Amino acid sequence: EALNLPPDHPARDMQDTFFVSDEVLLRTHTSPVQIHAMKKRGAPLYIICPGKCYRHDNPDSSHATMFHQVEGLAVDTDITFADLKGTLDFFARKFFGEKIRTNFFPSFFPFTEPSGDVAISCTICDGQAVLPDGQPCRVCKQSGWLEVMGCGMVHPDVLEQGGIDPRKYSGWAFGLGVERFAMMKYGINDIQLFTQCDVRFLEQF
Ligand code: 2NM
Repeated sequence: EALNLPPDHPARDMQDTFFVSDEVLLRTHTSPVQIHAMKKRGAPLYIICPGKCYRHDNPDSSHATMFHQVEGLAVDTDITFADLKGTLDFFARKFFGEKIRTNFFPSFFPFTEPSGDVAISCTICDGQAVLPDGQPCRVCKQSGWLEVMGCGMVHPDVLEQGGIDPRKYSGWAFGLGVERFAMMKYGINDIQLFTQCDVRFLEQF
């Protein structure tokens, strides 16, 4: 609820949550940790939160019921969307290499306003939508872009819930899936491989 999702919010359905009871559920993202951190440490606050998350999806090559997320949160005086863009663009270059380009476009999350999704230029076709041999790129569905993260400016009500004064402080946050990033970096085509304990897979890393 501190993340701006009241009990009857449709997003609770949308996120395919595992409920243990009416009141207890397995987290679908690591954001609840950030609320605890805001309450405990106050502002200014700069944190990275890695952790297990659970979603009631049908398992296939790109969906797992348990996966890992990394979320980042920066709260301080004068934090802007420009800081968010600069930080995530810098991170994308460090992770995927200097050639990578980023594209920010509007999205929606209940805990951020405004919200954005981040795409990187396709790592397979180099953002060209077609392969060097002229074949259409199937990885980015011929768009030249891959959506890799969500982000936004922390909603004032969420800062308030975290015990931080939204009139004095602003913040940005982002979230990404660790398995998805590893799949793009190492060319892994099945998310299930991470939990199957096949030694032939494991010994490559
Ligand atoms: C995302 C996308 C956008 C997020 C928000 C927060 C908090 F707690 F500060 F409000 N933590 N993480 C966030 C924002 C996560 O993941 C796709």
